[in-house]
Amino acid sequence: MRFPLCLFNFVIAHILFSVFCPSTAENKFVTEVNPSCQSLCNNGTLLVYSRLQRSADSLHVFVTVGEGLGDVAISYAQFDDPKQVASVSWPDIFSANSTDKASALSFSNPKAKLMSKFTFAFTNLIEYSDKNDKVEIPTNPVNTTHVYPFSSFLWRLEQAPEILSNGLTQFVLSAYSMMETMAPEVDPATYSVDNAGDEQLAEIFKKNGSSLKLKVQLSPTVGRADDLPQLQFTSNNTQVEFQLKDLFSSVPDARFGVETVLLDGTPDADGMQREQKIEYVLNIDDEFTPGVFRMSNWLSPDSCYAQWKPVCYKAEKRTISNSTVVKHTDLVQLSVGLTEALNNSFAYPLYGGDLLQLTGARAINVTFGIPKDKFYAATNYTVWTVSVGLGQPPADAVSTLVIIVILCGLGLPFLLMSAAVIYLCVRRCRQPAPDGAVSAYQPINA
Ligand SMILES: *[C@@H]1O[C@H](CO)[C@@H](O)[C@H](O)[C@H]1NC(C)=O
Ligand SMILES: *[C@@H]1O[C@H](CO)[C@@H](O)[C@H](O)[C@H]1NC(C)=O
Ligand SMILES: *[C@@H]1O[C@H](CO)[C@@H](O)[C@H](O)[C@H]1NC(C)=O
Ligand SMILES: *[C@@H]1O[C@H](CO)[C@@H](O)[C@H](O)[C@H]1NC(C)=O
Ligand SMILES: *[C@@H]1O[C@H](CO)[C@@H](O)[C@H](O)[C@H]1NC(C)=O
Ligand SMILES: *[C@@H]1O[C@H](CO)[C@@H](O)[C@H](O)[C@H]1NC(C)=O
Ligand SMILES: *[C@@H]1O[C@H](CO)[C@@H](O)[C@H](O)[C@H]1NC(C)=O
Ligand SMILES: *[C@@H]1O[C@H](CO)[C@@H](O)[C@H](O)[C@H]1NC(C)=O
Ligand SMILES: CC(=O)N[C@H]1CO[C@H](CO)[C@@H](O)[C@@H]1O
Repeated sequence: MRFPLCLFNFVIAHILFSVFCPSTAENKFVTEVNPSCQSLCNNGTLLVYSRLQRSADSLHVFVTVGEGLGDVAISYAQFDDPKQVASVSWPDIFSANSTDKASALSFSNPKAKLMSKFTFAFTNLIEYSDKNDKVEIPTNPVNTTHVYPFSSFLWRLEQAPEILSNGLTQFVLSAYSMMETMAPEVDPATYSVDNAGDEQLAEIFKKNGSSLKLKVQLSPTVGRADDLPQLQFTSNNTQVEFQLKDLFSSVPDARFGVETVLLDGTPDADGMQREQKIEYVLNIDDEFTPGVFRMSNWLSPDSCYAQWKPVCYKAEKRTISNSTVVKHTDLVQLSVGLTEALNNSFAYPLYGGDLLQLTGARAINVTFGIPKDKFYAATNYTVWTVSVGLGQPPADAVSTLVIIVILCGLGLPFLLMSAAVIYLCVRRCRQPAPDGAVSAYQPINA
């Protein structure tokens, strides 16, 4: 009766497995939008709070933007208490009193140990005229460079958080076009900065169908995104696809750039701020991102990171031929303007109102494209994926397939050569010494 016994074993194993290795299905991010905000939050305020309960800790991820929350920020807090839950005091978020605002975020168990926290922010969208076709953002301020704080746009949740079949939690934030809020009598053809009143910053949304979107994805398990550049997920990171579609510019040689900031709140063992750096990791294997052999890791060592491949896509169909280069400027310290902007963001309550302690914080500008690619208007589309997370960034391993290919490439010729050498040796040894020639080795018993 082998079969029933086997079945019995299977059932026992299954029970044991489900007792000792609880199904990952329960281990998903729990996500809420503007938790208990009700009437205070109008359409312009977005706080998406995702919480992951793990066996020994809990992760709290806040994606925030809009009125009271400032620029787009992705903030992490990790506690040693799996049951920890955050709560937001909305009157304090909207308060003009900075003391109140600083205390707007609290947690259910105040005694739990905060293991780490950080904020990654998208602070400014930069539109610039690239007259010399060098891609870089001109350093000396020129009147053809426009800097749009992300907080100046109107935001909505284009796609509410949902858990996809592969366990990913996904939602989409979208900065919306003035068209939707403009009075119907305004003719889009004559729409201009001058008649847009206070909302003039939205001129880039003048074209019908224009959008600036951030698709946010979190995964409770280790995995890989389906879409190029197929960055790796761990439960400790969040992926953001930053998409610029059909944005308007008054100049034909316009490009767009984005300014980002990494705030790390976890001092190292000496209580010092960590020194941030950007490292490049080369890999001979481009299996997941065809044509791209480099990874850029912006590190606050051991504490947190932002990771991306230096590639973005110029069309919705992401192929090698539609890809282009992503470049960034050197890390710089935060300007007064940036500190002020972050004071108005969710980082302020996350750090209890003390951003000045974050002397290690750095910012970069990111640009898209290469010279002679006919600027942003060549396709009027750019999508760039960046992943931010706690601890060490995931590293791409060289896949088994590539190892086999390399082994065949190097090993086969080596084997053939060795075989040839052995064959020649064997043949020579077996050959009788030619007549008259005295062998160097005389038989001992000759
Ligand atoms: C801000 O609020 C705190 C208490 O929440 C109060 O002590 C302080 O006086 C207020 N500051 C201002 C400028 O109103
Ligand atoms: C920018 O400045 C230059 C010279 O300072 C001027 O000629 C040009 O008209 C200005 N452009 C705009 C769009 O204001
Ligand atoms: C914008 O485009 C959509 C279809 O793409 C169309 O239905 C709508 O009328 C257009 N709106 C304006 C203001 O042109
Ligand atoms: C995520 O972070 C936790 C706690 O810091 C760590 O134990 C775990 O190994 C990390 N997971 C990955 C995939 O990096
Ligand atoms: C995107 O790539 C596809 C296939 O490689 C190509 O047919 C298409 O024209 C490309 N689109 C753009 C806008 O370059
Ligand atoms: C940011 O907030 C801190 C604390 O409230 C304050 O000391 C600092 O001056 C602010 N910085 C700017 C640039 O507004
Ligand atoms: C990014 O570029 C803008 C426009 O030139 C500039 O104002 C800003 O300081 C730059 N930011 C960084 C981090 O270099
Ligand atoms: C992109 O938009 C500009 C106007 O803003 C237009 O002139 C250009 O033809 C567009 N490019 C494509 C590929 O549609
Ligand atoms: C979340 C939220 O408040 N959404 C509202 C935004 O505004 C539209 C129209 O004014 C409402 O229909 C939504 O419910």
